[in-house]
Amino acid sequence: MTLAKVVSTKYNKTIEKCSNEEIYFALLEMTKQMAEDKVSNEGKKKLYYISAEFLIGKLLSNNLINLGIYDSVKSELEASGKSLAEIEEIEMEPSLGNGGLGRLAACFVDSIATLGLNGDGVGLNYHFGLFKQVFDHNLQKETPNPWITDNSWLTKTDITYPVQFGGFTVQSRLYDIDVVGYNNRTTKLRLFDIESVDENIVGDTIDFNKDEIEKNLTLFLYPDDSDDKGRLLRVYQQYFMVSNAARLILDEAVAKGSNLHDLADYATVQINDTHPSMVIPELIRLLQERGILMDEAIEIVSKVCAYTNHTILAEALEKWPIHFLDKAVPQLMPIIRELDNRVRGKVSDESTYIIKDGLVHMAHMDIHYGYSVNGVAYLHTEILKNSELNNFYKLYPEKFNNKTNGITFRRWLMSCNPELSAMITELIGEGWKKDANELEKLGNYINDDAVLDRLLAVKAGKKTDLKNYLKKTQGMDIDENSIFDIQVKRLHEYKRQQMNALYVIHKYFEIKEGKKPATPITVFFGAKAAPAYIIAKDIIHLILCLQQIINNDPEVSPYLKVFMVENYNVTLAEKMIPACDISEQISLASKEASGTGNMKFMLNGAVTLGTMDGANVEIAELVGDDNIYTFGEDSQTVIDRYARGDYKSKTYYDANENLKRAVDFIVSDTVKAVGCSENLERLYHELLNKDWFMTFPDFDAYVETREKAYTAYTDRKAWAKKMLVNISKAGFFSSDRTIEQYNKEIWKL
Ligand code: 26Q
Repeated sequence: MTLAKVVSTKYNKTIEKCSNEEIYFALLEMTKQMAEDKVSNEGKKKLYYISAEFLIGKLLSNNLINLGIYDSVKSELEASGKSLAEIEEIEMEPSLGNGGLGRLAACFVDSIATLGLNGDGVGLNYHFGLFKQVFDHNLQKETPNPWITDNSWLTKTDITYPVQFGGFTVQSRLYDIDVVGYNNRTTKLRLFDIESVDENIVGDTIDFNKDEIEKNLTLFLYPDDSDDKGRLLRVYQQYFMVSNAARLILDEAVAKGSNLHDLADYATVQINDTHPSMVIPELIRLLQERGILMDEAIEIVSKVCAYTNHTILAEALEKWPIHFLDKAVPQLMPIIRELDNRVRGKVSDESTYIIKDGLVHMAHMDIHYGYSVNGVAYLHTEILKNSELNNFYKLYPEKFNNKTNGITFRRWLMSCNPELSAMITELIGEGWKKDANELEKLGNYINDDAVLDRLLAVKAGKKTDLKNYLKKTQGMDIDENSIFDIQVKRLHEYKRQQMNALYVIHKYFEIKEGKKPATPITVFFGAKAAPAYIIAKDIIHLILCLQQIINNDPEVSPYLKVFMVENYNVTLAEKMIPACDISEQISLASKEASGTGNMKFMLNGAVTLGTMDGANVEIAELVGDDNIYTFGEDSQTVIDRYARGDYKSKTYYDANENLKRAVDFIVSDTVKAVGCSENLERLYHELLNKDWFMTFPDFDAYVETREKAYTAYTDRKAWAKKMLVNISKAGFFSSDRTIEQYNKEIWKL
């Protein structure tokens, strides 16, 4: 099938005569058809990867690559004077996730399809993705983020189920998105929706009536915080998701010949964080409905469900008030009570009970009644075993295992950086596209000057691309010859964007004093803050104020500029990551479960500046000390300090001139002239009196290490070697490797 043919049948004209929009819809139709024609993965046992989020991003380019027609379509378009890049701009991004967890799920379905495993992703078809971020007077505002157009990647199916809530029932409808594996087969993303959703209750803001569940059930993806009403609505969403998933699982198993007693031979469920945890009592309920007794139903489900933990932040571990569940899903509470009673009957450690102080601890239910518990990076799993979930580890050591996260190289190298991909293929052949470990062969070129020069040229090209894109879309004036130092990820205090901002202030003062950097520096931020996360929004406010002050200061701006991109999302990530020189991964050690941005940057030849946290630890191990810049206190020191509870940020502030100067600047007249006193004062006091994520103790080491990296950058040849080592060692972080491990050690498909 050529595009010209599709276009001529669809519009009765040539590609030249078509608008970009017409071409986009023709490509959509063509790739959807090609995906449908592929064989879908099958087998007796099937994986259901249930997740409240699948942050898939735009699909066109990725699907073209995985179908093996990216190059031919691109040339066909070019021959007709059209640009694939411009056509990609037409596609709306499905932002069906908050951040890492949702993006991980998207990488996983890509790898499941590519490896030919029998597994689907199951989730919700939110009509609006995560809110769109707009900046107004240096403050974040949130607006609705629709993505579904008349023609989209969704295919309506005839599968529907009645889902009962306390007091009313809704009728679901399943939509599928075909997930195309790389040169292989397809699998499906199965997104449930209801037909009564009313998009008209959404106006210009993301505030809407949260009471009418029938109208708003799948309207929004919730940001990772909320008021009580938002939290209750999340319970409805979660139950809707898992009740549909559970029925789909049972129906498909029965259709393949299961008698349900042998369900574990037909199905395995991966619970992505605790958001789908109600699948456990729901499966038990449905098995009972189909005539299986409680004892056996529990036994069956315990052989089917496995749980992944993505966080050690206590506030993010879901605990639902009993009265929420009594109201929304009264049919589940008796089962959850029974599960809890059984734990109480056999376990003496009260800290592991499911129901405590009127709260249902979802993770506890997963661990007692799942057959596997995994963390998402080596360090994270160790912390789960030895501290956070130690009481559970003592009960079930055999359930605990690690699966270090990974990313799909199709999207995060081949699609977003075709120039680097082409160079790699020229050097080591095509093999790396199927077996990422082959990237190691790049190590043979470590002393090849021509290769190193070319690597620098590819990077320079991507920096120019980003400069042009941000000029066109966000009006930014960027110096492409500066160092691109990038921190893009959700805004959270533990990720410590505020520490990066303090560095920026410190550098501003140094330049004012005449200490000019050898190479100009551009510091990029990109981050959405949860709408109700006040301090996170204050940090964004500070950064936007710094951007205004510094970029307009003729003394400073030739050497230092700051840009906070608006509405950071997958699409922007795909443009920023290939252009990055220094990747900021500076979370407080022990707090970032893994991180996956760190892997994307490394794969694209950025050098990491980071703490020994999450997967940074494994990156450091792989690339060696010369090819990463690590700093800061280690996780044990941090954990011990929390345990002692004796951290006083003021002590560090009083003892450190540079730090004091930077912190004081937040509430200076200069910043207040462009910002809001209230926000700035609040942030200042938060840091001075609390600094819960301990930026002050790491500040000096951070400054010193960052300077070291900037100095090293000036030796271009030596820097290019670091880049090459990073790329060559990135193979381990392919999500194909991760998924192979899940399959071998957990799912056993
Ligand atoms: C919880 C309750 C109510 C509303 C929302 C939520 C909620 C939503 C999203 C809680 C957490 C999330 C997302 C968590 C997340 O993205 N975690 C990240 O997962 C990545 C993949 O494993 C890791 O790499 C990151 O380290 C981890 O922060």
